Amino acid sequence: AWRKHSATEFTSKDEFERDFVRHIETTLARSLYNCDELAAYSGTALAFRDRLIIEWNRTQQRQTFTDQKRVYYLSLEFLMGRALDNAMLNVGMKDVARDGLADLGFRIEDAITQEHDAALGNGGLGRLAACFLDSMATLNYPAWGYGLRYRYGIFKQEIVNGYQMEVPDYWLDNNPWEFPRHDITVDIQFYGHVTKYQDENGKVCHSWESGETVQAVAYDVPIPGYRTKTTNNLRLWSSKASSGEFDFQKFNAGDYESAVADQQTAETISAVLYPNDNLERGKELRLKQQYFWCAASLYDIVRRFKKTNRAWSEFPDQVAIQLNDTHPTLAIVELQRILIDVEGLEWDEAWRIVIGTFGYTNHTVLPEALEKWSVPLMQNLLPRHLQIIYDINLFFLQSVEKRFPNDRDMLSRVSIIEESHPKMVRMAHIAIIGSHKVNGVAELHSDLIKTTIFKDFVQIYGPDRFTNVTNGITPRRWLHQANPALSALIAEKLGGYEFLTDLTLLDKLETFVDDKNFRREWSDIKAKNKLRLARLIKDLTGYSVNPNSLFDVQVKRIHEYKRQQLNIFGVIHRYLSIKAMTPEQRKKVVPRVSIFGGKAAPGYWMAKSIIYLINSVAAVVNKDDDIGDLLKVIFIEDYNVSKAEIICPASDISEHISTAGTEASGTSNMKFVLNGGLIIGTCDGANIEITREIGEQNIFLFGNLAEDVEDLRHRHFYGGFQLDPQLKRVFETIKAGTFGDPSSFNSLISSIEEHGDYYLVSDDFNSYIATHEMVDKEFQNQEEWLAKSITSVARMGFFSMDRVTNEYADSIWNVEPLDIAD
Ligand code: 26Q
Repeated sequence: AWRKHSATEFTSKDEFERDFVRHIETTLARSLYNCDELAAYSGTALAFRDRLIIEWNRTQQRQTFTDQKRVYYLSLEFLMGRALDNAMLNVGMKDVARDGLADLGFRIEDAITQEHDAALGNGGLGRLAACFLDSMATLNYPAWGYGLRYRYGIFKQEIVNGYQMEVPDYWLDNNPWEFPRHDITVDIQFYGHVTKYQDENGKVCHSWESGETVQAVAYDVPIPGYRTKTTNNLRLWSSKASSGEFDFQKFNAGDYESAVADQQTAETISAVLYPNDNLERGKELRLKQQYFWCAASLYDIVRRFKKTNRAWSEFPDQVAIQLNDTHPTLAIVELQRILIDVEGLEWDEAWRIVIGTFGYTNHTVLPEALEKWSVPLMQNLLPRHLQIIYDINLFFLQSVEKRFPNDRDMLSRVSIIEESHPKMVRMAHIAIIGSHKVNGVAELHSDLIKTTIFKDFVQIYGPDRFTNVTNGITPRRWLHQANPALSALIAEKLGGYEFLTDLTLLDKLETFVDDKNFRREWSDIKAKNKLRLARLIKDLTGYSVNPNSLFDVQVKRIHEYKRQQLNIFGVIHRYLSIKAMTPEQRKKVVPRVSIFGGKAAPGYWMAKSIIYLINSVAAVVNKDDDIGDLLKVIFIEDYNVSKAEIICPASDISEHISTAGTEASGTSNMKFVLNGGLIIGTCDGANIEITREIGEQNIFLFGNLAEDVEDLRHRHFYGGFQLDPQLKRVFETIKAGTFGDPSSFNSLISSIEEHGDYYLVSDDFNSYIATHEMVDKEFQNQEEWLAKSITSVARMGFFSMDRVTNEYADSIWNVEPLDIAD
């Protein structure tokens, strides 16, 4: 009923089939008789794309016409995954497409899985940006995403002899979801020098004579909301030599090689996504990417604002720009530059506009992840911006000096410039000083930034500039799309799918917890999802796993702070325990499959050796006839969004076991619980709020608390260090060569035994093992387990991305959704 006469609707499967065939025969120039699954995907995608384009154009017209404040979400990462299934579900015509495809001899699932993931992100931060887009469109916010159109997204991971290998992810061929806008281009300047001059009124002005120009070309991606006409825009910039194909003067002068080289230099900017997650490893190219994207986006935003002929002072009433971490911080400096150098505003007026416009989201407290750029590098690449940064800093430090006279330490701590060799620009400081709101992504995390890394800024600005918005996930992709059977069961009980746009409605499920039939259906769905994952595991690894085992999953980027090493050491402990059992004892063991997945940054050796250890343990355990089904170890290669959609619905228990105080939020914890999995976790990030919502009897928490971490690290350092005896036994087994050449694992073990165990693996080992024993025990009581599973899902409403989007809109952006009349 929601879109009776909407342009997106296929009135019948015949109409879908007609469009499908037309695209096969004309757009793709193929015959229906020689149409494979890839063509079936393309035909379906093009048929749906036609419909999206119409609503997309109308949405843009509507937003221009109503002329309300818009949100711009700036993120270097958008981890979108596949688009077709999402588009069909949002438009509400998946069943029509399924029937139509069946008529033509195709299974819709086969078509859907042909699509290459859009993997323009590393992990949580990039996926959060994608969930934002889905939610902003669904709630009818006038919102744009701005990002980079990487030619290569996050690398594909292959496991070769147990080691991670990186393979380039070329994903752009035949991508029907992007529209090149060759008419929307911006020339972006780099290098060069700044000259001062006086204008006719004697005012001192700056002009930046740049040394290199690169062209930014817009590529637009439609973002359909769920069951709404709103189809928002994600604009991705691609880099290109500014003189077109290449420099014809050089070419005509016979300098062909250098003409081509210039072109390649320009195209390099948007060539590849940096594969570091929570680690700052910036090279000049990364800074170039950041400025290229910020400058192009701001030019676009300012151009759109200027069309409305408003006074500059109204800019913050029309524009909200959200910075996804510090990666887009140069946008602050660029807007100030445009306002003072190009538009001729006075500094103070310009700076008020800047602060009114920007909000900054922090995603980490890890010191190694805080972005810094060397002053000489910045001086060379962006000379005018560095001057402006110094001026921002000067005015800021003067104001701090007034409020905290004679506190030199305070000044040096909060200065944008770190007085090191070379000097460094602290990007988070610019982001805080240039924004009206700074937010963390879970309560603990937001408290931690206020009391540790940004403590001084709370003193300076007061507590109001800092706030918390706990992360969420879109239930459209992470429940309805990933787990259609569970979504349908819930809809049947609740009398419709309204919960997908108001997730708090899930609470009505609690009334069915004791319903025998309902429990049976709930558990059958989990069993089917486990079977689906077992098939994927068989395909990818060749290992057969027993789907009746307890599926224990840890999938996320590999990082020492996330502690996959704790997990695999726990698996080794379990292996040794089973080996030591009598046949009688073994009968009581709960069979378990330990499933891992995740990528390591290519230069992160410790993370890579964790992957190697997991695979080495798998190779021994999985072929040990003594063990059989009691324990299997699986590493799923190339973990990505589309694999997550299969993995999340299939877990019995998932692991979110970071050292307390290190994981800002985590979002996969929410995905697993929303799909009826229980979790084992530390008191970290959003785990704490998940516990508050679902009840502590429904989660397995263990380990030291964030408040005790500093003390423990201090004790490791001074009071000596006592290795947990059970962990010691695990280390001895590794050192004995049980899992191959032990020298491969030296650094992993010595970081704990000898180098202070920074992530407290040993301190938490005992309670980790004990908690897993509780998991086994409780899993044997399936009825209780099911009650926990259902109750938890019923209480997950808080973690909808829609709640998150509305909180940002109210407390940071001050924007209203658009009224969509029929
Ligand atoms: C920085 C400089 C140079 C190169 C790369 C980077 C870089 C890239 C990606 C730094 C950090 C990231 C990604 C961080 C990230 O994913 N953080 C996660 O964000 C999630 C969403 O808020 C949280 O749930 C996670 O807790 C947090 O780790």
